[in-house]
Amino acid sequence: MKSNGSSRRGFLTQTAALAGVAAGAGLAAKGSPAKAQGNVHNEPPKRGARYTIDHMTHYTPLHEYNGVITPSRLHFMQQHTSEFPEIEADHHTLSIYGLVDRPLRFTVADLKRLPSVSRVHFLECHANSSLAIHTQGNENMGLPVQYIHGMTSCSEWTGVPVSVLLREAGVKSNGTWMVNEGGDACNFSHTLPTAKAMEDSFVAYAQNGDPLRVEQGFPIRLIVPGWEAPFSVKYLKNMKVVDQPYHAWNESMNHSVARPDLGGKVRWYHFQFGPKSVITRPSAGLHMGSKGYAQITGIAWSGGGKITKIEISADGGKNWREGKLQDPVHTKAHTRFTFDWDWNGQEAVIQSRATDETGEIQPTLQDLSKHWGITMDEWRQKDNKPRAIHMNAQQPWKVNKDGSISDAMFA
Ligand SMILES: Nc1nc2c(c(=O)[nH]1)N[C@H]1C(S)=C(S)[C@@H](COP(=O)(O)O)O[C@H]1N2
Ligand SMILES: [Mo]
Repeated sequence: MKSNGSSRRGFLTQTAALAGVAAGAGLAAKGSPAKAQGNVHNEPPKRGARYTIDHMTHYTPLHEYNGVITPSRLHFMQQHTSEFPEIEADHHTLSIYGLVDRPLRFTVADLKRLPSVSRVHFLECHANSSLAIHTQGNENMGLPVQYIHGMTSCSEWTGVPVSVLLREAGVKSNGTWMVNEGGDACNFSHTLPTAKAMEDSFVAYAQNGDPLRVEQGFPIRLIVPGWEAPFSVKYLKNMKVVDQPYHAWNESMNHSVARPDLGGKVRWYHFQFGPKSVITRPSAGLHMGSKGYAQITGIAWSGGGKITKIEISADGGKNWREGKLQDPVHTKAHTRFTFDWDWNGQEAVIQSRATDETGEIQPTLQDLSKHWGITMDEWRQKDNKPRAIHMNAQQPWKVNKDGSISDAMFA
């Protein structure tokens, strides 16, 4: 708002820039210059998919929608079974037991009668943004934004605060942790501190006004705002109040960052996401078209609360200017940012850096690596790679002279 309002007026009075825009020379999908970013053919955007031995993933095409709410059909999905459970809402129940005064069981209809909240929050897989790093040094580099960062989405969720349910059940004084379990074939389970459950977690039954989609946990799921998405157990069936954290499969197998044999530190449990942002347009795989005015846009989010500032660099992180945050800014939610850019037709490296209300600033990969005790060469090696998860590094995109755009994380 402050820093680039006046320069924008400058861009828009440049006849050349306007002519470029009028000619439809905006961001085009690679190989099809006629397909400007406005999606002139009105083709529905699609998610990418990837299936491995132990999970299925669908990636949100972050570059193909606007605003902050991910259209429900484009929400990312990660599921640790080979098919989705078919749950009849009429027969599904949620049980609360363990260290409570009154064990309780709720039908979905019971839950819908209770006091509800509707809140806009992001979900993000703890493995998001790691694929490009994991494939660095291998053949399949050059991924577009969707495959690098598309394991995050943002929705308006509606449901019952866990505090309402736990107050009904009466948590005993030693009931400091919970184990939450889903009703899918793997009984996906995750530990949660009772304090976080009481603070702002809720049992959701609606997503963007509609009932939850099956992929998102129909008929009910837990939403744990700002924390890694595995805490947000889908098809929620059991909440057991306990007196210590548990090591469910996903928590113990999947949750270490560095490898001790590489001399790095190991981060085992991590909960809240730090500030993060990514430029979604222009981004890898898209094409600039001709030089001139080209708005930079993207999303910023943090588990620490609201995003308070976005900065953009067009020279690989040397100089920064403030971008605009789109109102309203929700807490622990995707926040849309824009920045007026006049591309001079030369090579440029564009990246964004977010600051959240705790004052934390999004790090570079170099900052994170130093913190974790990993060298850039170790990321680059082909075998014996460190595990990169819980990544919130700045994402540099390289705009080439010919208008093509590529990933510059390791450039
Ligand atoms: N029951 C159940 N809950 C689950 C999972 C699962 O496989 N089963 N996957 C977890 C993981 S690893 C992630 S990243 C998120 C993904 O949520 P989404 O599929 O709604 O995007 O759900 C979490 N909750
Ligand atoms: Mo995940």
